Amino acid sequence: MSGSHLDSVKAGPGINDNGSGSAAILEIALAVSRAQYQPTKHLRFAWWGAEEMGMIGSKNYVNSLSSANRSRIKGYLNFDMIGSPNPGYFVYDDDPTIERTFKDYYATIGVPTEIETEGDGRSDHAPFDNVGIPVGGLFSGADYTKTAAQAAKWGGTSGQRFDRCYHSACDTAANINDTALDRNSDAAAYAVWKLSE
Ligand code: DTR
Ligand code: ZN
Ligand code: ZN
Repeated sequence: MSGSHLDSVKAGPGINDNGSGSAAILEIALAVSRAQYQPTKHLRFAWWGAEEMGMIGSKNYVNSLSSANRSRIKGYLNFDMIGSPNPGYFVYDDDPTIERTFKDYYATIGVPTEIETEGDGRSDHAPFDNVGIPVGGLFSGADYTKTAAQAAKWGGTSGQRFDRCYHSACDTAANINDTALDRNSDAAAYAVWKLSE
C-alpha cells in the first residue's frame, strides 16, 4: 500500500507538502495501469485527508480496519514532501526490506541517501507503524538546514533549509525541485513494483 496526504495547511497551497507525494503516487497508479502490470500482491493507493490536523484520515482508516484486514497489509509506503527546493534524499529507517529497496534504487542512479531524522512518526505512516504494519518512505526535507557536507554530496545551498517555504504561502509550483521529484517518483515506482512482484 502507498499513501500521500492531499491536504495542505491553511497558510499556503501545499505543493511540495504534499502535492509532490500525491502526484507521484497518482502517476505510479497510472503507470501500473498502462503497463497492465499484474503483481502477485495487490496494490492499494491512498490519498489522505487532514494529515496536517493530526493525521486524521490515515488514523481513521487504520482504526477502521478489522484485524484480519490489517494483517493483509504487508507494507505501507509513505510519500510526504518529495520535491523540496533545496533537496536532501532521505529514506525512512523503519522496515528493513522497504528501506533496502529504496536504497537499492538510489544506488543504481548513484545518488547517496541518508536516514530520515526530521521527526519520526510525523506523517501518515505512524498510524500503520503503531499497529505493527511494516512501513517505509521517502522525504526530501522540510524545516531543517542543509549542512555543508550535505550540499557537497547533493548540491544545493548549505546553511539554508531544505524547504524555505514549508507551511508557507510560497509553497507553490515554483517550490518544487524537478530533479528531486523525478528521482523520488522513480524510486517510489521501483519499490511499488519490486515489493509486489
Ligand atoms: N509532517 C509533515 C512534514 C514532516 C516533517 N518531518 C517529516 C518526516 C517524514 C515525513 C514528513 C515529515 C507535514 O508537515 O506534513
Ligand atoms: Zn505539512
Ligand atoms: Zn506533509
